[in-house]
Amino acid sequence: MGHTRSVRRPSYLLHTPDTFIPTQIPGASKASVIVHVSPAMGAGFTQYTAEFEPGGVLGAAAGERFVYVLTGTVTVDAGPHKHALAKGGYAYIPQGVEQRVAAIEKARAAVIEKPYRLVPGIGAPELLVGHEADVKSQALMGDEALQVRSLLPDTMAFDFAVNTMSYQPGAALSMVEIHVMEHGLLMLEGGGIYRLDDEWHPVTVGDFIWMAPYCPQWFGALGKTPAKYLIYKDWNRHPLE
Ligand code: UGY
Ligand code: MN
Repeated sequence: MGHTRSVRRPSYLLHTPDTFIPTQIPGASKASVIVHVSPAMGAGFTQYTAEFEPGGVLGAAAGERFVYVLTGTVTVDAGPHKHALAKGGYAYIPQGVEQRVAAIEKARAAVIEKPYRLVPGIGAPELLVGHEADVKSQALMGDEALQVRSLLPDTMAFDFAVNTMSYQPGAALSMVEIHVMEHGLLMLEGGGIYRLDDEWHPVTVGDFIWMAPYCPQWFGALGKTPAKYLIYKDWNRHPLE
């Protein structure tokens, strides 16, 4: 009683499922959200888990929106087509696009929203729908035990990236990273040890981590099955903008 692995620090947040409180946001119906991080914590974006009841729908986005399906099927109605996304399916919906993100049956999705940072002379991205399984994976810094899938194209039109990172048991980042980009991270499979700032935390499937800009970070996978996470980072923009 009175214990949790969740930790709130100025430079990071470890948000574990035992501390999740579902809440409502305007426009959503038969859908609740667990807001993992937002500007209230100091982040430049918001990330939440949407939990849809059958027939549930999200309201309007507060900017550009990225949806990654965790369980069930989520439909994205934006532009000329309606897309049905199963587990691992995802959609990038540009800011200002009229949309309906809904579920016929019970479903859960990771949702990221932020105000889009337009660069003069570079057009904003268009609606993009895909499935993680169709994205070619790449070894990180030549380490075959650590595979990265970049779900969004690496073009200057996009002001953020969302990747999945899969670690074989025992695989680890080759260095402690310190960078200007912030992260929103959701553990999808397995677990391990996350170094955040100068503390080390055991993490497991279902955990969320926010890392502020420059938060020292490192991960090593533990256990007998691979560890995998979904990770957001802002990028491709001038730091003084
Ligand atoms: O892309 C990244 O910055 C990634 N390697 N960071 C991380 O896994 N904590
Ligand atoms: Mn990083």
